[in-house]
Amino acid sequence: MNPTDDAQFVLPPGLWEDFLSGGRLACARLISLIENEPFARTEIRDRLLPRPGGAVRIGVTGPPGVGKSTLTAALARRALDENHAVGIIAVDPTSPFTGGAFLGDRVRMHSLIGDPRVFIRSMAARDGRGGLSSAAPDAADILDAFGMDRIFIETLGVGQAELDVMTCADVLALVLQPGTGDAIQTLKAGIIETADLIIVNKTDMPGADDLLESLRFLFDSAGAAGKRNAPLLCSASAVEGRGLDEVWTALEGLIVRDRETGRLREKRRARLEGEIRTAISGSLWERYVALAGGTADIALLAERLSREGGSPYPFIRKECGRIKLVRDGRPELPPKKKE
Ligand SMILES: Nc1nc2c(ncn2[C@@H]2O[C@H](COP(=O)(O)OP(=O)(O)OP(=O)(O)O)[C@@H](O)[C@H]2O)c(=O)[nH]1
Ligand SMILES: [Mg+2]
Repeated sequence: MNPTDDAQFVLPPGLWEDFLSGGRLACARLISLIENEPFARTEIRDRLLPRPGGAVRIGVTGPPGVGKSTLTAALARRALDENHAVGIIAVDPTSPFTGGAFLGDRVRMHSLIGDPRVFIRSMAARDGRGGLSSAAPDAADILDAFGMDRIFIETLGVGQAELDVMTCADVLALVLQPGTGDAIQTLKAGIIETADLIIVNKTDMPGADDLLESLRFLFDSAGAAGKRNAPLLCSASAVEGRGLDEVWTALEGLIVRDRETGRLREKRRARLEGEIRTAISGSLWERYVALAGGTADIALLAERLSREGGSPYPFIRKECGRIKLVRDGRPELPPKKKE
């Protein structure tokens, strides 16, 4: 099922009106629909997108256990103090935000959970790669339309997740902690190219200064090698509440800078372009499969090529050549010629 298919999804009566009048249950329900009903997505996004979204999406990524949730909670509290309405999307089934496996500061988190200016949503990382649930960017749009203007998106910083959160976030913060040995490893994975801000958390633990020094050295070398501007570097202890002002100021500074330079708009434009491309290629692929009668030929070809070697491109060219668009915009596949 492709979201661009013509099948209509009808929202339950009254749900949209409840959402528009600030109903939290309606908001939660819309997010669940986006997660669980493939056809709900286009219907909800059609309704959402005419509303100008003013929210800034702050991606918070990093290795397991570095304090992403604790830091996010602390920054959310800080955002509330500055009169922002805050959305939090935690993409991780074991996140403390679920209230189940509660690892963070209970008191702080509970006070956040009860606050009507905060909307917290946990989502399972369904792609199985530890990346971002594909519903997370849509959930951010829903929270944006719901009136949240700072939306934190927490995800594990492994592999695909960084790329996912990068395309979904306006500002990306990478959290590291001293003493685990994987901090510099993480940077090697290319995040230095993508993070706007690196936060060394747990400065109350030994090794923080060494890590900060290694990072400065790394950024200086990258700068000398003519790579992209180095990310900003901050340090904090989320549990002790130290360094949070510095982190908050850095984040807000990045938002102002990116608004002024047009970078924020460019990121959003790129995000939309990616979405349009993905939707069109998904839709064409599904129609191709339907018209070609399944993917059996592709599976057979792959099987043969993996055994005997060879290029798949003659087949690809032939199949692409068979697809033509007819007047109503639907692709048509002429019958296969006898070989
Ligand atoms: N010493 C110290 N511990 C911290 C700090 N921040 C978080 N922690 C602790 O680190 C542990 C993990 O914190 P989380 O906030 O759950 O970390 P996370 O990165 O969200 O973890 P995952 O989502 O499971 O990857 C908890 O026991 C926190 O209390 C800090 O600044 N200093
Ligand atoms: Mg977490």
